[in-house]
Amino acid sequence: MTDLTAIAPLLEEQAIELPSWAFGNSGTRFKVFAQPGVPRDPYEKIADAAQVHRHTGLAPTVALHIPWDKVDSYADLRRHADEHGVALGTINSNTFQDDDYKLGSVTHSDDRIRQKAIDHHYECIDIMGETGSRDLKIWLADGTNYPGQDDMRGRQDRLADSLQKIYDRIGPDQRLVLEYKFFEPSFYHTDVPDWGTSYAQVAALGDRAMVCLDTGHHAPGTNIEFIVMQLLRLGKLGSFDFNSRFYADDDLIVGAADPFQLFRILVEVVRGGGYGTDSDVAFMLDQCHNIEDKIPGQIRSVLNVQEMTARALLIDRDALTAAQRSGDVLAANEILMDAFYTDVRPALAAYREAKGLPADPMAAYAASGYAASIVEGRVGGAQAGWGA
Ligand code: PSV
Ligand code: MN
Repeated sequence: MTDLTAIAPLLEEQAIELPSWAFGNSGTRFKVFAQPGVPRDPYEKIADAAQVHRHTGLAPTVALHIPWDKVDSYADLRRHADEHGVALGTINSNTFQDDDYKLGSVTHSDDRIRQKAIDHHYECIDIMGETGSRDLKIWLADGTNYPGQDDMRGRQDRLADSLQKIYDRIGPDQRLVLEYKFFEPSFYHTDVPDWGTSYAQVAALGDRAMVCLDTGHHAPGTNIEFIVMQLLRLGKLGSFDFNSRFYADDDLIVGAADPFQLFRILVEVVRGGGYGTDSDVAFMLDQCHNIEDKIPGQIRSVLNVQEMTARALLIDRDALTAAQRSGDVLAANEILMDAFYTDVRPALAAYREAKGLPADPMAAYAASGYAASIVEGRVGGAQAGWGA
């Protein structure tokens, strides 16, 4: 069995935030398959998220999406989370589901609509004060479908102005994190399509504005770990939205489509000082479980991140540096691959058990009876879903 003694203290530092929306029904534009027992409100989403933390010890916080997770009292929701052993995390704004935003939100040429989008972010910042959240995460659906549809330069200027107004509102201990996405729902151009645009925009704002890297938001073949390296080098990697893609923004379980890519990303995270309690980089999942059960889907995801983190931490850094410096291409590659091919699962099971956690969180959840209890208990009411 692999010896994890040297990296165990670092494994202790792992924390992965769960998205509240992963627990609601989701699907494609073709069909949403409803699942029995799915939460009907943010309280039930948090109860489900707490199950993931209970069985893994890896997921102490839950991100909210506004307005999907609007409640009468955020203080009460915070208390509820606390009672369930978790805390509220990142607040995600949503400017993509209101008719007014058809042609854009914070980039809109109509001042009324642009102000409405800014005001929505002010509301999110107020909520952050009540939930105790550090990060405001902004993803924009803004863009155009046709060449000539709008003036791209003007939109970029309005984006900068809107972000400045939002940034000026966040507290001294809070951050604005700007997520990029290369396409969808706009298909000709997206106003924040890539890390460079996000970086240019947040760099103009100040120290507390950072880039969010969603692993699903790149063209096929993109070397994402290079982007991770560069953003860490520039001190601007704020957070990850982890998921997997085969073709588009598939939002599949992280590490499912390409475990090696997840490993390579985590190698650069560790190399660049983006891992652990000394780092401010937030690890978050952004996933939708369309056909698989949601709670085990999230458990599988955080375990995948933990396994790849362990492998990345196991790399013999001194040997790697020596091989790189001496120009030994094959030796350097072999050192990396040795770590990747190390099966850390038995050792992680023992590590968990030593901490009083289940050796096999998937099995422990399945045996817990929680799934049956929510199917039985959550009868009536409207199930939460992507957009509801
Ligand atoms: C957009 O595709 C995105 O990745 C953003 O993070 C949104 O907030 C999230 O998905 C909604 O599911
Ligand atoms: Mn995302």
